[in-house]
This record gives sequence, structure tokens and C-alpha cells, in this order.
Amino acid sequence: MPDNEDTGIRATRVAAIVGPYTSGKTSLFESLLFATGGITRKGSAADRSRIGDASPEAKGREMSVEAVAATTTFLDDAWTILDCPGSIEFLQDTRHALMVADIAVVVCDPDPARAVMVAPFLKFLDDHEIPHLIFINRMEHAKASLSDILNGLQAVSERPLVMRQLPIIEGEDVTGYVDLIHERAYKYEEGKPSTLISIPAQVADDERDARQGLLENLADFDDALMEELLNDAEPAKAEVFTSLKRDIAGNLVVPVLFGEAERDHGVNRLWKALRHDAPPPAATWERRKEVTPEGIAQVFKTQHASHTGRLSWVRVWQGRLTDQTAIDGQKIGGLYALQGSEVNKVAEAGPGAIAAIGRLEDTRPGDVLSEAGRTAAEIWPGAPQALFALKLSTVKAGDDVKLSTALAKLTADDVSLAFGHDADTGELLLWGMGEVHLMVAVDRLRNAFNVEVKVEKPKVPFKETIKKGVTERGRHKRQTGGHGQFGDTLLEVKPLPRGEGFVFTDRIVGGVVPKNYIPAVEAGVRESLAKGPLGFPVVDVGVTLTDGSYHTVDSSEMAFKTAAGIGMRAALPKCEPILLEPIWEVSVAVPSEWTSKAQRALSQRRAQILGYDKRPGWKGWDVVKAQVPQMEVHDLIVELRSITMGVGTFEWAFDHLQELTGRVADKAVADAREDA
Ligand SMILES: Nc1nc2c(ncn2[C@@H]2O[C@H](COP(=O)(O)OP(=O)(O)OP(=O)(O)O)[C@@H](O)[C@H]2O)c(=O)[nH]1
Ligand SMILES: [Mg+2]
Repeated sequence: MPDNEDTGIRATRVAAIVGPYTSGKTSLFESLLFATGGITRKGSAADRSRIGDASPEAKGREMSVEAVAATTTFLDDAWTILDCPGSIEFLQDTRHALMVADIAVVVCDPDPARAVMVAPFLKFLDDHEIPHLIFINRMEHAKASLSDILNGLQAVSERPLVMRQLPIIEGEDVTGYVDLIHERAYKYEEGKPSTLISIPAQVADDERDARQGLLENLADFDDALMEELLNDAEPAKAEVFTSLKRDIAGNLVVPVLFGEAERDHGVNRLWKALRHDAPPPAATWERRKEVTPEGIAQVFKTQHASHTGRLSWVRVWQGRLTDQTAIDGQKIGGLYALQGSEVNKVAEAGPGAIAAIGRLEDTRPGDVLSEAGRTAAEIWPGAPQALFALKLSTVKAGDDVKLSTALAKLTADDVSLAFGHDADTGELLLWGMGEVHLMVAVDRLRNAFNVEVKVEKPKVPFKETIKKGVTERGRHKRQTGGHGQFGDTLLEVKPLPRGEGFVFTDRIVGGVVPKNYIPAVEAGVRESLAKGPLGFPVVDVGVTLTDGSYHTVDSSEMAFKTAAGIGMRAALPKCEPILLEPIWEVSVAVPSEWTSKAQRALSQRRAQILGYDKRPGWKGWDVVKAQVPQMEVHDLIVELRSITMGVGTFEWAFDHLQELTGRVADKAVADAREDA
């Protein structure tokens, strides 16, 4: 991709703002746009006027629920900034936005105790080798020193963090900063750019130490710089900048800046860091080349907007898109620039640009578009396992088809959402990453698709089985005048080991039940097992047809089916029926400081803890393995997140069915009766 350094064509640069929820990303987004005149007035979270969280779903919750893009110009570069949601529940959009960004700005709080919240973001950036820097927001409210904050963050970062600035603190307030490469001090000014001041005496020593630390970190990856440091030579500024830039591009170091988005402190410094240190789009394209075949643009988000229809958000990797471009032989249905919630028609989108293409059906995040067609990218982050489900039903009769059409569109736009009918309970379930995630989806069904739905807790797919066997006769006889009905079966019903399901055996000798009626007997038995005496499907039962009799005229398949059903309905209540509940094997991942809390939470959910271990690839995290009743997993994620500042998570798989007695079982049976 051409960029300003080699061809004079300026490629649009892209930065994604990510980080934990409420760390101030949208505030920083507004502040960055405001600083460059990209917006003329900063909205505030309080009056809900921000371009960042303009959708009705975001406004109502005062949180970001999807990625938002806006373009501005800083000096001679066009920049698109992607403001990403921080909540772990909306991470899918964030992940996809990061895949097309030249650099990520990780916004976090100045609190070492909250550093752990940054871990999932840094891990993703490190795993995908995405260059990034950290912006510590709300610096004025820091309760800890910058070095303590940095140590906290370093504990959750694989890459070395390098301090880029030092705060100047007067009384309780941070009044400015010292730039550790330029060795210049600046004083923050309200509503104006910071002014240059001389380095205050009280920070001079710290400044020298911090600068030395920065240089040593860079020298670890730069032999020439190391040589100079060993010889006590003062490295040239240009050399330090080159070294830093190269290390950021290679994702070898992570520079740390700070400020306060609310008062625009540190925002110009951040702009300069982006301008000088962020890799050019051509480097991003190089980095992504091994995973993206030749193509013009790559899709990273799809969206349904009521006035434009389906939009595919893309980054143009090479060449340019025009509204006349054909993809896969089809002329595209309009090209748009994105500015917050505004979608504006444009004639073309040049190299590096983020744009939205109208009416391309079936695009998926990661798809690389070319005139010849589209290809899926291999390493694109796929859908995570859903962790929370709700039952959906329509409020208005006759809305069912509308609902499934809307759900199909919604789940195509957000791959971390899924829907389908539960195989056991038949309920329509919506699956996602958490309660807020699903409630936002429900809001979208109403706002964008005009379907009103009701949500409920899903039913647990209980089953039942029997504890002992019995032999029962099932006889059906109706022989009053005309053609009668006659079937007679002797059924031996017995429990089978767990997991065996249902086995039917025919042990008829001498044709006392004619061969052609035997399948009907089996069908009658099966039908009776669909709902046992407790109200649930009966499993792990063996039924043997041992004897019976027939009538040459009155017997029929129907009569034998009915007879077997009568026999089974009489037999099952005598077999000590018992409830079975599904047990899932769950692997809970949490930072190790909360491992014992997580274990306690699991125990309170009737879990059997199998043990715990280090979480592979995650410094300072554990995985607790446990077998947990499915019923107790329903809102497990809600509790885990509340214990772990939002970062705890789990994986699950159905494991087995287990007998359930006592109060919980009695309630399940009573509930089933009520529903029947
Ligand atoms: N005092 C102070 N408050 C801030 C600062 N930055 C953001 N806030 C406030 O913190 C709250 C959350 O800010 P947002 O910018 O919405 O946070 P966010 O990171 O975008 O949150 P999500 O997108 O929901 O993850 C808002 O009420 C902001 O006004 C800051 O620098 N100082
Ligand atoms: Mg936000």
C-alpha cells in the first residue's frame, strides 16, 4: 500500500482505542477528534451527546456496545479512529477492529489494582502482534505513583513497557509532564495546547532515571544504542526515535503515555506519538499479507442500518474502492464514509481508508474483497463459545417468521451471538457473551427490526430414569360390535447404565406376537418415554417384549402400539422414577488472586471441583476445572465477572446426566407439572 513516505499518496492511518470498560475510551475518542477539529464540540457522557455512543442501545446504557469510526486530519495525515467497546461482552467487535488497525491505544485507569482488567486486551494484542501503546487516563486521580502503576501493568504485559513521559505533580494535581525523549517539560493549559516550561527541579532526578530506563529498554533490541549506553555516550535524539519506532512496529516494546481525556490533557502528546511512532499503513499491510490474499479491501464489521440496509465496513488495503467497483462481478451498492453514527455517501475510498460498502450480502468479518471474489482470512478471530442464554418469545402473535429473519441478520453481524431451538426443551434460545450483550440484541430487534420479544430464563433439559425393573402387561381390547381392536404385550422394563439411552429387545418365540406388529410395540414404548411420570423424557431404560397374544381379525399395528403404551404407563411409576440433571464440565479461568473465590462460588453452585492449574499462555491466571449442574451455569458468568473485575470467563461442555433428589428435584417436578 502506498503511503506518504514513498509515493506521496497519503494512505489513511488507523488507530483503534481499546481497553477495559469505563476507562475513558470514548472520552479520549472525542478528545482526539476535538483536538484536530474533527468535531467542533465535545459531547459529554452525561448529556449523551457524544458521537461515540450515539446509538440508542449505547445511549441508554451510557456504555459503548459496538465499534464506532470517525475520520479526522492531524497535520498532513488522515486518521480514522475506531472507538471500541470495553465490556468483555462486546469484545468481538473490538477484536475485529484491532485486526485492521495500524496501532492500538490501550486506555486504562491509573490504579495498579485494576491493571488485571487490561490483561485480556494486551494478551490479544501480543498474540496477534499488533503494535500498541498504553494511555493511562484520569492521571490526575491517580492514587499510586506512576512507577507502581507501570509495575502493575507490566505484570500483565508480555512486552516490556517503556515510560514515555513523567508527570509533574503539584499538590494533588498533575499539572504537566516531561517528555523523556525530547527532555522537555510542558504545563497543561485549560482549553489550550500545553506550554513549554523548563524541567522543574523536583523532577530532574526522576527524569534522568526514567530516561535511562527508557534507553536501556530500547537498547535491549538495538546493539548500536547498547554500545553507546555502555560507553556513556549520549545517543542522538533521532536515533532514539528510530529505535522506538522500529520496536513499536515489531511489537517489541509498549510505550506508556498518560493524561486526562476529560480535560484534554495529554491528548496532543498522544497525537504526536501516533503520528511519529505508529507504523505506516504499508507496514500493517505487510504484516497482514501472510493471512490475507491479494485483495482490495477487508471486511471487519457488518451492520444493519435502517436507512442504508446492510453495510460491510472495510479497510482498503490496496488500490481504491469507488462506487463503481465490482466485487465478485457485482457492482457495489454504494460507498459510505463513517463519522460516528453518520453515514455519508462518497464516490471513492483511497488506500488505508475505512469505508462502508452497501448491500453486499453474506460478507463475514475477515473476508478479503477483490474484483474476482472474496476469500476468508484464516487467522481472523472466530466466534468465542457462548456463555449465557435466554429464551425468546414474540410478544405479538404472528411475529415468529419476522423474528427468525431478524435473528439471522443480527447473528450474522455479531458472530458472538447465536440462536436456535434447544433440542430438548424446544425453546428458542439466544446465546451470547452475557446478559447485557443479549439485552442489547433484544433492543436491536426492537429498534432496527421492529420485533418486540419477551425474554425468560431457559428451562433446564432435565431427564428422568428408573431405579428398578418391573414386568407389566399392556393390553388393549375393544371388541364391542363390528371390527374390534386387540393387542396384548408383556413388557419387561429395567434400568440401564447411565448413558445407554434406550434399548428395545424382542424375545417373542412361537409367533405369539406376529413379527409385523413388533415395530409397532417398539413405537408405542418409545412414545411413552417422551414424557415419563415426572414429566421429562425417560432415558437409560431397557424394554424387552417377552410375551403377548393376538387376534387374527382384531389385531393391528395401532392396537399393539396402544397396548405397549398402556403397559409402559402402568410400569414406569412402579420403577422408582428419578430425575436426572445435565452436568457440564466447566473450566473457569480467573487471575490467580481470585482462584479461591471462584472455587467457593462454584461450590455454592453444587459443583464438584476437579482441580486447578495454571492457565496456559496467561501469566498469573489459573483454570479451575469442575463439574457443575447446567442449571447452576445459567448465570455463572455474571457472578464470575463480579468477582474478577469483569475478566473471569469459562469454557464448557456437556459431560453427563446425574441423579437429582431432594428439594431442587421436587421443585423441578412441580414446575414441569405446572407447565404441562
Ligand atoms: N474525571 C475523569 N473522568 C473521565 C475521564 N475520562 C472519562 N471519564 C468519565 O468516565 C466515564 C466513562 O467514560 P467513557 O469514555 O464512556 O469510557 P469508555 O472506556 O468509553 O467505556 P466503555 O466504552 O463503555 O467501555 C464517563 O462518565 C466519563 O465522563 C477523565 O479523564 N477524567
Ligand atoms: Mg466507550
